[in-house]
Amino acid sequence: MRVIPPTELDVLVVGAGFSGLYSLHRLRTLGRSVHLVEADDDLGGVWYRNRYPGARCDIESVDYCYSFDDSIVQDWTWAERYPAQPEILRYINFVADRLELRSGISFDTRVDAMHWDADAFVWLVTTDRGDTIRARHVIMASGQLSKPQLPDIEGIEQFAGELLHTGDWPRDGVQLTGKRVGVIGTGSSGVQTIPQVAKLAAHTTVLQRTAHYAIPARNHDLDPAYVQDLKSRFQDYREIARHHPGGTHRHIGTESALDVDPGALEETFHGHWEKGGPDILAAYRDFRTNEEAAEKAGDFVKERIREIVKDPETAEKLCPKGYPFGAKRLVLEIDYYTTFNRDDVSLVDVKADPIERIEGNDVVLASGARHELDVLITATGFDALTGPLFAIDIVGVDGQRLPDAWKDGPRTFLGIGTHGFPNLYVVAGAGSPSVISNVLISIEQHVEWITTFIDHQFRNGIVSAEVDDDAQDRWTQEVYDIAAPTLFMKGNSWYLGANIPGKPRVFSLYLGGVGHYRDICDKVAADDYAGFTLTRGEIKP
Ligand code: NA7
Repeated sequence: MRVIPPTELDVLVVGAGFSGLYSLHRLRTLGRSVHLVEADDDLGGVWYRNRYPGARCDIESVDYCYSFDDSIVQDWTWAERYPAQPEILRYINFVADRLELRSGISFDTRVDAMHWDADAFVWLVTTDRGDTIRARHVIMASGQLSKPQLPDIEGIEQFAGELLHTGDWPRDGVQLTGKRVGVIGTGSSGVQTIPQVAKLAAHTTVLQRTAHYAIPARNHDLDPAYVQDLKSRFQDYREIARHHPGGTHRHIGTESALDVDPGALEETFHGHWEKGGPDILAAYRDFRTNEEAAEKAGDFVKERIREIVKDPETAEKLCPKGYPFGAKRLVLEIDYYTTFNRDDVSLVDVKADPIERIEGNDVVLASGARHELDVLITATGFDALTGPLFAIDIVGVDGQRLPDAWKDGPRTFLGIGTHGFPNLYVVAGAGSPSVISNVLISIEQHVEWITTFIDHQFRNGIVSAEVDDDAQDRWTQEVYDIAAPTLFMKGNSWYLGANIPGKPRVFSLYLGGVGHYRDICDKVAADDYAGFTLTRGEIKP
């Protein structure tokens, strides 16, 4: 039975993924009245919904986990280097059970609207279940990649077969065996699912618009001795990551790829290729900023593709073109390129011959070519970062709506708050390192900072905290300035909002480094939360 949310709260948390669950736990331990609402019928956020075959994290399991409770660290044992979705979901449930979090969560409850009441200093929150909640503070833990985006293709909603999105996979699974399956989208989700789909389907048609760079994950079962050793020194291990630019343990090269002789370069690339994982991105200091340097790695990957894929024409189509290596998120693959050596898999270049419409069971291309399908999987990504927030009618000071305040792109201070929207905090969203880092490190840092701030306010008679306009201007500019010289600007990816028609093209994640960002946040707190206007007052009933 649904837990009915209280009508009055110190803090409402939206979303039961990693961010929301830790927020709930932290605020409980701080003694605040707190409740969490979740639109889905169970825990896990994106890891509840991304159940497509092959769904897997591209950060190593021993890093993609909480560190705040050492008993959880000791009592949970990861099985694989890169955890698959079921293992992550089991972990999230393990943590929620251990901390008895379910009693504080209303499932099947979607927040429709949040309006700031400037007289009472509360958010008036309404849900699709008819709940009305007055919350002094709201923490948005609604995810970065939680609003799936269907491609804008004529007739897609009327597809006569089964239409699926990887980010909203049916809870009970899907029967793919013996079916003619099409996949649109070859980013991380597409690359993960295509090899698994191909094992089941009678025929798999991959409709590729842009080839992404993918390098081997080299996933494997973890050696128990390795896991045990890591557990014995986990907090020290984690502390290094907390101060690392990416929130990882990745070695960051100091040389330019342009200064290294070809033999040494080749050896380094081969080393990364054999080891697997995304560390190649930091092999040289200029991979993020110099196209000629990045192209050295790009050329290496293309050579490997041509080696693996037997049909030269297919291999050429799979070689990324038109953007530098690293400009889009680097994809980790398991059996992806070899899948195209199967007779029952075909690759269609829909950049050369675009999808014109869907008609009945057919995907119809501009040339008139038709691909008849029983199942159409869209692995077409998400309305990232802002999408989940804009889905809620968030109205701040003087009736201002969040999409209007952010019409030219997200404007935040530290990514945490926005001018005109007091007492509203976003965990690991735009303006912070978020998903450009090991997001679990970033989530823990944000949750700890935000909940400490909220607690500070209650202890000091502060009824509202609003970001100052000028602090927001400076921070937003800094975020954009750091991103401007990077190759991310050339990626045409969801990082830039390029996948959503009409979305402002801005790179809104903070690239200044996780450790540096943490120091900035800590300094803001030490300076009595400089950059926020804190209002003291009597709390009206
Ligand atoms: P991504 O990385 O946004 O990839 C989406 C893919 O879908 C990409 O290949 C797109 O091609 C393709 N796409 C989108 N719309 C269309 C249409 N209309 N026609 C053909 N192809 C299309 O999403 P993912 O789910 O793979 O990954 C998102 C993040 O989740 C990932 O970075 C990890 O952090 C986890 P395009 O490149 O736009 O030409």
